[in-house]
Amino acid sequence: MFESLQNGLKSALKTLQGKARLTESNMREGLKLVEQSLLEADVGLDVVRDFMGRVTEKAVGEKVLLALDPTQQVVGIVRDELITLLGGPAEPTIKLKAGLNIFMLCGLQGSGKTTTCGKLSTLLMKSKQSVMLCAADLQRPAAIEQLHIIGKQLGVPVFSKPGEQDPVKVCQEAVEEAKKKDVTVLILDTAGRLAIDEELMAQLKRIDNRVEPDQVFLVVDGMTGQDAVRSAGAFNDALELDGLIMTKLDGDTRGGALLSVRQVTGVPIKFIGTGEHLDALEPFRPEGMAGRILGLGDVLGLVDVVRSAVDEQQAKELEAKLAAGDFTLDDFKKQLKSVLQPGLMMKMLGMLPGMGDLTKMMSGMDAEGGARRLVGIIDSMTPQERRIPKIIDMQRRQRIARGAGVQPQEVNELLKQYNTMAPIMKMMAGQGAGGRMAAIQQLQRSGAFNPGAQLSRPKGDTGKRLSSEEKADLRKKREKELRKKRRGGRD
Ligand SMILES: Nc1nc2c(ncn2[C@@H]2O[C@H](COP(=O)(O)OP(=O)(O)O)[C@@H](O)[C@H]2O)c(=O)[nH]1
Ligand SMILES: [Mg+2]
Repeated sequence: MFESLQNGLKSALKTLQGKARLTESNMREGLKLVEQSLLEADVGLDVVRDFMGRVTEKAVGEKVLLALDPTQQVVGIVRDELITLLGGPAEPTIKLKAGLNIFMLCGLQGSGKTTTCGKLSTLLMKSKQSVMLCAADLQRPAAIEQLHIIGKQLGVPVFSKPGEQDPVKVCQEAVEEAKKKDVTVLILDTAGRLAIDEELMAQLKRIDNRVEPDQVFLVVDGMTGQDAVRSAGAFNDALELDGLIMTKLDGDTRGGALLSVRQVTGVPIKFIGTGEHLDALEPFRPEGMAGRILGLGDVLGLVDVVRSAVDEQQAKELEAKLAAGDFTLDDFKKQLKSVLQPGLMMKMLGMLPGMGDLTKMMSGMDAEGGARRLVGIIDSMTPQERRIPKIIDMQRRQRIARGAGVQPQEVNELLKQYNTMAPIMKMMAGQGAGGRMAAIQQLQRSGAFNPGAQLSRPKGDTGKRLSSEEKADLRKKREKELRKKRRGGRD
């Protein structure tokens, strides 16, 4: 997710790392690169200006320059400001009232409304809600059919009224039906247009006024960048939006829309869509996202994902082992195996602190295959090596690599991942949400999440495992620029 933004910010912050001493001028130089990365990611100009103003004011303050670890402090400032930009440290809660709750999804055509109806149903059913969908997009006959297919797939009832011309009537009847069936959440799938037009807005306003939904969500396509931000503004002027759902943040999305939309419209982001599958919807947590963007990881998000993937019995066993201070490579392997589901691995890796390199290494192959490869590496280890990975020296590494048919470098990457995971897993064991947060903060303070420490790429790595050569070229170019800049800056 947002790979080029991540790389840009990491390189920017890395320039600070190399300095023996932070001065106002070399700090400004590093911050200039932060600004450049944001602009390249298509974050709105005003938003960038504001953001940089706040970061600079804090970062060039005397306290930071005198601090023992000024780079860490600057990373912390950028992180805090990113969190603010994304909506503050709030938890993504949607309050459900007793009885029927009505959600209305609106947005331009193709933004992902119908798909998101299915994704929301999946999430809601996981928390034991009784869900019903309402086909209120009467613009295209195929839209009703599409919703029925999704409903069937998930086992969710879909209300539709063939032949009816007025979406308000369809919604009203759906409400009656939902009440009869003790449904707790009814989701209205409304029509979209290719662009904002008055007729569409009038129709949506009519539904809003007459059906009185409890939550009105706007679904926006994150790939459309600043257009998404503009359309969010227009929709929010017409309807009072309760939240945004930004879709298509998987793939090559640059991230500008996500970083701009909250500040420009004031509407909170509630969920993000990260794939076409009906389970690819995540509650949006600004802190986790800021961590992911900066390569600091999103440990809370990771815990959620693991929880939803691993069965309860297994999770309990794992917690018990962790509480006893054991987390061996065998446990790691078990965990890898339990998350051998399409797409899940990549998602998890993206949430691990400092795991950018491993994610890239795996992005050339299918993620499942990648996880199998890691399992294969662990399989080539002796029981002793799995229990005490510290004993794996160069010789052992080469033997393991030969056994698993991989490069020794991959064994290293695996161990690095394990070494990052193990202390986190140990600290997480048996903690409530609050305790987890405290544990993460402690790890952060201890420098375990220091992105600079994880930045160095192995020498002689040609990057041939990258999915596309362009990525490698881009990185080389950026590094070259950075070197040039550094040479120039060191007078
Ligand atoms: N990659 C990706 N595709 C998505 C996502 N959400 C929706 N889509 C795709 O976007 C297209 C339009 O979605 P649809 O739900 O029909 O949009 P609607 O016109 O707003 O109802 C479909 O091909 C979906 O599979 C997402 O989060 N990621
Ligand atoms: Mg639709």
